[in-house]
Amino acid sequence: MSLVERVLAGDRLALARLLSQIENEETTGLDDLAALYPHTGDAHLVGVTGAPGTGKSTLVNKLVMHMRQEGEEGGDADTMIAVVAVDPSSPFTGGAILGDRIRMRDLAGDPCVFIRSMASRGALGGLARATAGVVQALDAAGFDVIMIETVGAGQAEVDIARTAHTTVVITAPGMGDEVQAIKAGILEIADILVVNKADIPGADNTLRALRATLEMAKPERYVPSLPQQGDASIERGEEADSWETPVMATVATEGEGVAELIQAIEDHRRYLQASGEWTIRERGRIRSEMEGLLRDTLAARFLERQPDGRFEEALEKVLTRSLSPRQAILSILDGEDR
Ligand SMILES: Nc1nc2c(ncn2[C@@H]2O[C@H](COP(=O)(O)OP(=O)(O)OP(=O)(O)O)[C@@H](O)[C@H]2O)c(=O)[nH]1
Ligand SMILES: [Mg+2]
Repeated sequence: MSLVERVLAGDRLALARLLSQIENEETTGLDDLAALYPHTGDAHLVGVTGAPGTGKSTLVNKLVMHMRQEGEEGGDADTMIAVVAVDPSSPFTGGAILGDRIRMRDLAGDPCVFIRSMASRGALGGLARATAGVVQALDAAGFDVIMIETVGAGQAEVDIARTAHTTVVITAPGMGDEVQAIKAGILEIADILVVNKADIPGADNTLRALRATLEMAKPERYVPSLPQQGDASIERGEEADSWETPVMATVATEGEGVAELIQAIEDHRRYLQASGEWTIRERGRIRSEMEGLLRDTLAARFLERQPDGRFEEALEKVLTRSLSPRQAILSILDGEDR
């Protein structure tokens, strides 16, 4: 059996090997990913993001355990859940991920749960690309829910969050997070806002501050997204016209609020599907993935064809201020010596 066939048949060892190849951007892995692509599109991609230490991993662990238990208690017992923990800040598999491994330990041994940690070894763009590939492979492998945990609130996290259908933003009391979150524009990407560590004094204030901020931001937030060309056939359900971002309190360590959060994630999936927003987001996601690939591929191919040192020469001229960066790039592209 080929690696692709084994992945489709549910072979976890094959899946792990494929994910490594995708992370390393090996040609065989990327070719296999292309062969798997027709099998993607069914998973619910849930992004979980927030500042370091807010309790994302603890919460994801509890969410997964709860979803699996729900399955045993009469729901879909075969619900398959994957977790991708992305840590752009650590260049090696460092402390954070080691900690995650320990926190995720409860989930080990469940054949319906798969956990993958990723750390950046190079450019953040590379990490976003690798994450998208890993998520696609998990989707093809039949996971129903894929949770993507990213640390922080910078552009890299926002980009990775764009890979998801549903974005859950986690804050915690007393970290000045409310303010930071607003500054980073993270509220705009939140479909669900969670104040974790609700057992800590001051949690009420954080909840209130976030609710007030959301309320103020409302007029801008709820401009309904216009269907793009080709989406005209989408019927919009009457009730499903807008999504009110809920602000929820959890105590991840105790599992408090976890059932409600799962319900909210499920409600959001239903909303996306009933409103046609699912298709619109899917189009947006794939468009930005393709645009990124086009940019990266064009640049790589162009530089490959350049005579050696040409880029470096131009760089020197910019350093000495005899060319502006823009002039330098134009001169390389036009192949002229200026
Ligand atoms: N008091 C309290 N502590 C919590 C709660 N949830 C998590 N913690 C603790 O907060 C610390 C950080 O939790 P993590 O789950 O590692 O947080 P994280 O956001 O994944 O951290 P990074 O991945 O490093 O960004 C741990 O010591 C947890 O035990 C909570 O609800 N209440
Ligand atoms: Mg974590």
